[in-house]
Amino acid sequence: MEIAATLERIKGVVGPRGWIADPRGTEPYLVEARGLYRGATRLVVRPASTEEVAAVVRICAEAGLPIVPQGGNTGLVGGGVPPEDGHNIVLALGRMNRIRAIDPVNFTMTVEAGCILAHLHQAAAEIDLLFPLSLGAEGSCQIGGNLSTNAGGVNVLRYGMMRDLVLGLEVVLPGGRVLEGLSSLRKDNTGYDIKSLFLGAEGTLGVITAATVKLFPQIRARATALVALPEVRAAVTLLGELRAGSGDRISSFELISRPALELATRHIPGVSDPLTGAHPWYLLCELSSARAAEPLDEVLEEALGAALTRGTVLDAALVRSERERAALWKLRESIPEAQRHEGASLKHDISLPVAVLADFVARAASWIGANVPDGRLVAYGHVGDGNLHFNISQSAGSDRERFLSRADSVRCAVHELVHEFGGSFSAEHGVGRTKVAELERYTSPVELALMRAVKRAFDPHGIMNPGKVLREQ
Ligand code: FAD
Ligand code: 2HG
Ligand code: ZN
Repeated sequence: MEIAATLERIKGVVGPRGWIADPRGTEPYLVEARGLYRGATRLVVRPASTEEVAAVVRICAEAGLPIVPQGGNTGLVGGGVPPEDGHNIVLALGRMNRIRAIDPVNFTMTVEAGCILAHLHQAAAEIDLLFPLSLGAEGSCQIGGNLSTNAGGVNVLRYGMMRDLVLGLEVVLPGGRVLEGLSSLRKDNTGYDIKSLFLGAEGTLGVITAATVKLFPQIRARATALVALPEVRAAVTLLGELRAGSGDRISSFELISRPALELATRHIPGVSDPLTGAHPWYLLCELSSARAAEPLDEVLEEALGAALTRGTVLDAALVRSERERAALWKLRESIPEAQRHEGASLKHDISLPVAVLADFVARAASWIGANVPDGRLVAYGHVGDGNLHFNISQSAGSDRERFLSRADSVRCAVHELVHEFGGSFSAEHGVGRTKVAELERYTSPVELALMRAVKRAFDPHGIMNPGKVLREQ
């Protein structure tokens, strides 16, 4: 069937509010957070129900029309952006934003894929419970995108990644059938865990339309501090000491390098450094508990005091109010935005065994110093999970295009070193279109063959987000 006729059938399914074709309206769906990719499409489809998604996908399957699912479009590897050739439609889930059920007895919530993450936090808080996935883009990313990228964020140390927080999924498969898997069971050993395949699949195996996620007791006590450190190794030492000393109450353990802190204080209004003097590294560390009576401030103060005496900590500022706490988190969460203000950046979302982090940073930083004269290392990240955003910002006054022209070779060198140290080239952002070659390079032939077999089994005609994660064969 002609493409124009196929698009008309799709429009008929979703009705006038369910599609956008004019270039001004489609624009926000075609560019990604850092402006690295700019795609094209003839139609953005915005279905309002699972039935509509299934009908649209069926039409696309019949016509062989490729689909790019999209949530909040905050992904950092280009997975949700359509290719430049304009041959894919974008299927944006934002109108599917209902909370279908909340079960405080079972500690679960069933939500549609287009729900914004921050809205899930609010919905859980209204019944005095917690949905713990938390990340800087939470005001605009959607749970469908979080599931599809297996998002991480700042609470992984305590609660795990998105994969650890989901019990059931509803998914429209590439042929248009609906996998009705909204289980709320915590125990269910009945064969292969099919839902797990969609978590981190980045829209290449189907369209997630709803999920049942876990809830937790609300946090009632917190202690938060910004801690200055002489070196990365001190963070790893402190992590072990604090886990033991606090009865494992750490929920966030975020490393911030001095250049990253400086970018945030320079570019983001209202962000300031609560410590005096310049230190090479900082930690934003938070202990939390669901028990109001826990003396977490004392625990943190004592542990930091002992570390100060030993010299593993140089200085520390404990927060004394919710306002001070929010200010510290703003400092941390605004670093990616501050990097954008500074110009172009080369981003490496890597993870390593915590024990080798310090050695890796020393080797990689010295390589960057010698080989990227127009760039500055702006490292930060979820050090408690061994996950660093080992980013490089272009230096002031340098040429953007020249700096970016080296992106591939720098990425190769950094990822090669990560591999040597036993780490991963994608800790939490996924593969998308940015890291397809890396997946081929660093995944064993056996695992890659299994991934390709899974892709063929779910999507034999290759209509789901083609070219993302796996190269077309
Ligand atoms: P999108 O960007 O729209 O899509 C991401 C991928 O999922 C694409 O491949 C898309 O095709 C697919 N997809 C989206 N919805 C569906 C669906 N319903 N069904 C099937 N496939 C779908 N990530 C982290 O892990 N940790 C962080 O700390 C973190 N912090 C961030 C901070 C900032 C400021 C920004 C801009 C991004 C950050 N990210 C982080 C990256 C990003 O926010 C996450 O990857 C997020 O999970 C993406 O959600 P989204 O709704 O924006 O998805
Ligand atoms: C964060 O932890 C995000 O702030 C974004 O994962 C990291 O932009 C980045 O490199
Ligand atoms: Zn991150």
